[in-house]
Parts: sequence; structure tokens; C-alpha cells
Amino acid sequence: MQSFRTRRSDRKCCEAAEPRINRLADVDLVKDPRRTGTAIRSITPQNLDATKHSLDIAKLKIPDRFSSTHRARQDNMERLHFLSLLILLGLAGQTPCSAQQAGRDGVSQGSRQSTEETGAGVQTANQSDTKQPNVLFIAIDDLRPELGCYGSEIAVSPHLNELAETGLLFNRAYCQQAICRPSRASLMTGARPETTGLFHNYVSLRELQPNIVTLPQHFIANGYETAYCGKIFHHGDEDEAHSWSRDPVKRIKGIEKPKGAFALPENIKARNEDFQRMLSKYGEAARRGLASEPAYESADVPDHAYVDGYNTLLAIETLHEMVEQGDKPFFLAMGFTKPHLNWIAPKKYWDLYDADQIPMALHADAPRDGAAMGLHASFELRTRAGIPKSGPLGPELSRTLKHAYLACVSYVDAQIGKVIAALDDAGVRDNTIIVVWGDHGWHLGDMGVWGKATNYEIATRVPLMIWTPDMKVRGETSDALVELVDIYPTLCELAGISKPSHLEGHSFAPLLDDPHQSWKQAAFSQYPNPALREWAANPLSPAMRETWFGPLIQQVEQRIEKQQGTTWDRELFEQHLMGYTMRTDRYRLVVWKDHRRPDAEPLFVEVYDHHSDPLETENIASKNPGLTAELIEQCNAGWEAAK
Ligand SMILES: [Ca+2]
Repeated sequence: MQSFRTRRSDRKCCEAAEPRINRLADVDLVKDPRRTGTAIRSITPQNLDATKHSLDIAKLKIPDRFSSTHRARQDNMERLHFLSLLILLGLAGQTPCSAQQAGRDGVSQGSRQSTEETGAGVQTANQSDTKQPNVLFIAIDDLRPELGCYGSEIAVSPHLNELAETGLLFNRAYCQQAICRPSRASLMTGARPETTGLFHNYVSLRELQPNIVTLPQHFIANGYETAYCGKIFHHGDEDEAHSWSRDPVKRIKGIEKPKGAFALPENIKARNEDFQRMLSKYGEAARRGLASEPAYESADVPDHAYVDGYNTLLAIETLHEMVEQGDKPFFLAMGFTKPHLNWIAPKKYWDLYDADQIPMALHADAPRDGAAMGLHASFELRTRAGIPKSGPLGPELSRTLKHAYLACVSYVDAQIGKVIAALDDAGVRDNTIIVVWGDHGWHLGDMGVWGKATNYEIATRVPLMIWTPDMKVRGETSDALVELVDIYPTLCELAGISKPSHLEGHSFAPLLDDPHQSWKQAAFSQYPNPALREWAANPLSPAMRETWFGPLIQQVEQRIEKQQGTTWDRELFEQHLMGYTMRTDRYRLVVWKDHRRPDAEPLFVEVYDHHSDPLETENIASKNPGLTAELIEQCNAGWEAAK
């Protein structure tokens, strides 16, 4: 495969961009004729702290022409506007200013390749005269649809609410596997996990699929400049050689890059001490599969003290570079690492919530008659310092953890507001598609589990919204069943470029104009035995059995053995058991099978009726054999028959 990447030493890239936030003498509120309101546009390093609330929380209004008539959401937004106004008033004394930036000293070409290098199908396009839209591609790690626009009564997410209010929100969007790397590999290649063969976190995409054409790679071949900041593919699988044509800005002059995950010295110390303690207790096993560090942090620091805030500044600078220096449409990907553990966010986002008002999971028990292997023992969270190694977490810790998760949601929402506002600043909002997706859901105590990595609704359902300059309907929520694997063909269609033949999704572009039309019959996901896998979907390592998880894993095995009887076999259940799940309009089916024997009878089947049981509290498969057989037949027919 041809590599598009040029050597770093060959590039003229200056990695120390002086951001537009450095260039203004004063902090200003800008009245932008393209907006209906005011927004803080630029600040200096000196006044970053003083203005952080305004910059982060201030409502960044969207032009009138994109406004929706959807009243229910509008009412919600007005409440949030009021909240923002109160915060702004509390920070009176900040001076209005012009957002028109001075020259962009210190910024230089970051392009990795010439147009000729991109291979077949190249088109050249100029930002000013092309009709090919730009793409702002926003990924959020481990975000379940815990947002105001999804009906969360507690989440403070004004910017994503507004995007949904002026775009299209998908109420029933599903990932293809509820864990980072497989989900992202599927989305980015447009192929399902069964095709990519990537079921674990620690397998390289290119090892398995050296020639598959990824979404940004396909856009490069069709005349786009592509760049990313943060987490788009999984760590270590960034595909820089093929998927990205341009280096992003790497540093912001005058603003220190975060050195690590934590800001508080006591947490940095705790992390190091805990690790040493585990190492002395368990030896080398502690190095594999165990993390041991605080699960959360609240520090009174500016947004850019943590990686998502800093990456947001890089993405904004990269955007401006591409607009000002490029002659092609851009595909800019911004990947937020929160609300993935550890739940670290600036204190001001924690302060948006009254902990006593945070509701806990509505149903904290495993499904009645559900699969014993369907739920894991919350390993990912339990590796963290201060979390019980077995048993329930208790109400106080549970509330703190959910508070921490929500703080991260609001932190990411604020950063997204900045990136979207930058489209306006750069003058390209009118020709840019915005798509926002989460890679999978998360159990926050739901079903008694803390973590992702199951085949149930709470882990497979994801947030997904899209905004285009010319969509005919705004502010609607579509109940159509859509999948993350659909994003690739959708963006191809919206950009007017061909769809590669290997794609296994279905463009949902027609839903933008008619969100309530009849659509897919089913959405599909899969996950290998959650109960006997590490949180990264890998088979259990000796390290897990040799540490504090040994007794817990024993309990899990006994539970499965009790349910499965003579079919129990550790090798089969730990190494080869795959759960295939299908969501139809009404039901969720989960079929547990030996992955090596696709035609064999399932080892266990679950059916949940979302009409009567939206929380999936009871498996009704054995009570409804006819229905179950029908659903299995539909599942066996697969995604191709469900279009
Ligand atoms: Ca994830």
C-alpha cells in the first residue's frame, strides 16, 4: 500500500503555532453578524484563567438561518442560555473586542503531501469556490447518550444540545462492538468486526487489514486534506501513514502541554505509589492488565491543563491553518478522550452539578434469566485506586463516580462548543458538515455493572448527531435504527464522492431530509464473552488470575458453570464464545455462539422486549420460543437483509 506520509524532516511544518488566543491584547466579547448572540472569541494566556468560565460555558449561538422550530428542545436551550448568561454576568468586567485576528505568525504549512501523491480519483478544490463540503468529524470516547438533547435531566451539555437543535439527532444509533478499538476500526473502515476480524483492543488494524481503505484515506483520494487531533482510531492504531494527509499543529506557544493525565500533585503521587505497591505485591503481573490510579480528579485548572482542552486548541489552530493555507476541502477529526476513565475534569464542570440531585441507575440488577456470561465484574473500574476489588461500590462512591462522569461530559461539551465556534471564526461554517459520535455506551451501575463491554442496550447505544449547511429539516430526532458503520457511506454521499465497494453500512443521508421514513430493520453488534474477558476484550491473562481478581474470576466462572451445566468449558467460554446481538424496532436478541462454528446451535439466547421492558430487565426467550426462532432467523440473515 502506498504511504501518503512524508518524512517529518521534509516538511516545513512549524509545530509551535502561536494561537489566535495569543494575539489579542484584550479579552473581548464579539458581536458577530453571523450569530444571534455574543461569544467570547479570543483570550491571552495571561487572562485564560480569568475568562475560563466565559469561554467554556458561554453559549455560542448558531446563525438564525440554522435555527429550529422544535419547541421542546428550544425551551430546554433557553434555560441553558439563561444559565450561561448568569455565568457571564458573574464575570462582568471583561471587555468586548474584535475577533478579527492579526496575522498568524509562527504558523506554517503542515501538509504532508502534494495533490499528486494522493493517487487515483484526485480532485482539486478551492475553499472559496468549491461545493465539496468540509467535514468536522468529532469522536467522543465512552460517552453514552447522557446529554440534555437525549433527555438526560441532569447532564449539562448546551453545545451538543444546540447542535442537535439545529441538526439531526439519532435516538437509536448503535456501535458494532462496545469497546474502543473494535468499534472505531469498524466505523473508520466501514466494515463490521466480523469482517475486520478485530475483536480485541490490542490487535492492530493494519495487521489484520493492511489494504482496507479507511474513511479519511478515501477522502484524501478524493481531493481532501485530512488531519486529526486526539483519539480517532485507538491508541497505537492511528494509521498516520494512510489516513491523514496533514500533520496537525502540535504545540501552542505560551501554553504548556499537559504532562500527564493528572494535575493534582497528590494524585500524581498516588498513582506512582499505588503502582509500586502492586508491583511489590504481585510482581510483573501488576504491569499487565492492571492500572491502579485514581478514578477521578477535580482540580481548579483551566481547560487546557488536561489533554482534551489542549487538543481543542490544537484542533482550532489546525482548522485555521487548513482554511488559510490549503486549497482543498478539509476533513478535520477531533477525538475527545473523556468521558473515558479516568474521569478527570476541571473543577468548574464538577460545580455545574449538585451531587445530591444526581440520579442513580434505575435498575441495578442483572437481567432476570439473562446470560451468566453477559455481564462482567467491572474490571476496568476496579483496577483504580480506592475502588472495591469485589462487591458493590456503595451509594456514596457510586454518586461521586457518576458526578465525575457528568463533569467530563460537560467538559467535552464545552470543548466542542469551541471547535464549532472556530468554524464560524474561519468563515467555513456554511460549507462544513459536522458529525458527532460516541464509540459505545457505558454502564454507570446499570445492571449492577460499571463499564462498557456488553451486548446490551446501555453499552451498544451511542450518541450520534449530524449537521449540514443545507439539510432541509432541523431539530428533529430520528428513531431510525442506524449504526456507526453507516457513517462512512453517509459522509461519502454527503460529500458527493463514491462509496468503496467493501462498505458494510448504509448511508443515512436520506434521513436528513425525511427523518421519520421507514428505515433499517435491525442494527447489529457483537462482543466476545464479557464475563471472562479483560475489559479490553482480550482473553483473561495470567496477570488477572494472579492478582486480586483471582477470587472474583472464580466467582464468575462458577456462575457461568451453574447456568451452562455440561456445556461449560473454560477454553470455549474464555477464548471462543461470541455474543451476537441484534436490535430491531421492538426487540433485542443476544445469541451466544462458538465463534469457530457459525452454523452450530447457539449455546444461549436472550430476548428483551423494549415495548414493555426498555431497561432489559428480563430475558423472555424461553417463554416465547416462536418469537425467538423468528428473531434468530432474522439475525442469521444478517445486516445485508436488514437494509
Ligand atoms: Ca471508548
